Amino acid sequence: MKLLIAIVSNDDSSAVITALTKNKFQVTKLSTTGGFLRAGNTTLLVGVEDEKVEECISLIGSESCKRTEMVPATASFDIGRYTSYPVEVQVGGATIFVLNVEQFIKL
Ligand code: 2BA
Repeated sequence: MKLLIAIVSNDDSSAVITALTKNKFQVTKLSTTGGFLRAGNTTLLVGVEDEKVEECISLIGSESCKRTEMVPATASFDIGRYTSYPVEVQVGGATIFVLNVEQFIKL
């Protein structure tokens, strides 16, 4: 058995959890914070039989793939006026650790 620790963006977490639970994976969701950006992200713990690891990774990847989005940014002028313009940013993606599980116990 393996434990997958998957860090995904908050925006993708709901879709990832839905995809996993629909496919009979059990998931624990943790609210976490990235050390670099200091922004919220989501860490998922998924206990998986060895033969299901690839399927699980593929489901996570399909709902959290890297993509670009346009978000509004604001520029200020010296005359005290501000304007909003769209900038392209990369969002999504997943960081996944796969760990060996020594024992899995439910009491
Ligand atoms: P990613 O590499 O896609 O990482 C997304 C989040 O996954 C990270 O959030 C962190 O919470 C987690 N993570 C990634 N690799 C990890 C690891 N080896 N161990 C533990 N957790 C890990 P943030 O730390 O806020 O980073 C957000 C994004 O900023 C990263 O995206 C990466 O593109 C960039 N980044 C992170 N650290 C950096 C650094 N030291 N220098 C330059 N860019 C960095």
